Amino acid sequence: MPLHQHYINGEWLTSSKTRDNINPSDPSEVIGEYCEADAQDAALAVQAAQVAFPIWSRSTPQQRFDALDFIGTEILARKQELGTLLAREEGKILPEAIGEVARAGYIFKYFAGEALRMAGQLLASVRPHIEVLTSREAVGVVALITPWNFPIAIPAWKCAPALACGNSVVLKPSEFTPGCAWALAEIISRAGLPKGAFNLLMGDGVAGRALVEHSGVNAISFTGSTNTGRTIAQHCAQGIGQTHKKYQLEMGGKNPLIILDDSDLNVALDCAVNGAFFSTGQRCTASSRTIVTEKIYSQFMQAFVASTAALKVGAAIESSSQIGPVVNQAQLEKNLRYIGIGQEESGQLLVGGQRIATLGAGYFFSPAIIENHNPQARLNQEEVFGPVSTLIKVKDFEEAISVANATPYGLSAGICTTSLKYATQFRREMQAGMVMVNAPTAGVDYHVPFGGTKASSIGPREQGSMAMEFYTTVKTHYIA
Ligand code: UN1
Repeated sequence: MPLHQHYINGEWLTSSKTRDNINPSDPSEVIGEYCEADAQDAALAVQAAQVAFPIWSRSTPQQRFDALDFIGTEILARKQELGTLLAREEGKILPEAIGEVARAGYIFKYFAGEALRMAGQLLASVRPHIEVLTSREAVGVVALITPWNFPIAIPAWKCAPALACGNSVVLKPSEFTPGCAWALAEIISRAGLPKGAFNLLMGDGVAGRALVEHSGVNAISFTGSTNTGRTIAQHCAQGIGQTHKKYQLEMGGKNPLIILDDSDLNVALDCAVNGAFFSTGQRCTASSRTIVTEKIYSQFMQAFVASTAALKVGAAIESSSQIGPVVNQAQLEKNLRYIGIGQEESGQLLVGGQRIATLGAGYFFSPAIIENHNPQARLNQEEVFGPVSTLIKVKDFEEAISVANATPYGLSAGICTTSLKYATQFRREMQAGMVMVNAPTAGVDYHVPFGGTKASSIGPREQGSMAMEFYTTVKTHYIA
């Protein structure tokens, strides 16, 4: 089996350490062997990016358009093949995996267009005979640290705007899903970029830390856990005045879905099941708290439990599967630990919450609902990052909003209602970066801003035209 190498300075480079990429549906299946970087490899990648920066940042919008459009076109053409790889390495069921690959392709196409639309402003000065212009310039070397749960879409939504704005990139994907990032790098290697403008550095926290601590990195965009995000922010803040870095962090969520008495029950059920359990609940946008008003509580609970129990868990590439395995043994153990915590704090386990050993050695876990009406319970406060939703009964809309807002997080929030008044009030009062009416909290468009408030996100939004905010700095020009 060929060894998958880092892509640094336009070359494929090996490192002494490697890791097997394992299929979570069948851990005996090794998808491939991938290099793991140390601090020296990271330094090589940063150096290559530094050398490439003056060249790539002066490229024309046409060159950037052509490169990104090429990448997007090839990803779309290979979505079946890359989707299968994604399903095998991450465990997402095949239709979701193919959908994610398509999303990555469209993201590159979208930012190809954005490269042509980079614009500034012309303003009148408050002083006579002076013109004021603003322009946007690339930030420099950007390190992009991405998680395992969207192994191609998140690398795409960081790499595409970074390159569109003229930055040079070091991409460090999760050590659990290097396959999609490696395939993406292989496509990028043929897109006509100058060598060093894009680098792939595979590995775990050792490689990530080396990038965060490297003085040659000008900006870090990170999606992952709140703890790692906090460490990155602290490091960037410590560098102020010396090796200051710009940072953008997408972290956890504890996203609420509110279901009101007046909702269409079929819509509500679809939103709850999709939001909590699709992609095995491994989305920072998953609805992990389902908050239901008391009049329809028992009716909804019964339907929600029945639909959840009926979900077919199985191997990611099996066409009958609706829910794939969780990503690895550690995540499986974390889910089981949280089920235990939920029960210890007097939550009622209504369905699921077990390892499904009958499906073999894969990390299969039955989607779980835990009833606990105390908004301060740990299961209602802490992110599990698995197919686990809590169910909370509330009196009315007002209580629903106050419970929904009662966590440190603020990524996404949903409501199911047929009332325009409540839907509007919900959109105004929710402390969240994304609010959904009669739609699941997860599963977002690729061309509009993505991000949260409170402990979920720091820094400018990702995706859509607003993504340019992070990947550029503004220069103000005075011309007399
Ligand atoms: C989605 O809900 O479609 O890590 C995207 C995550 C998010 C992406 C969610 N950054 O789950």
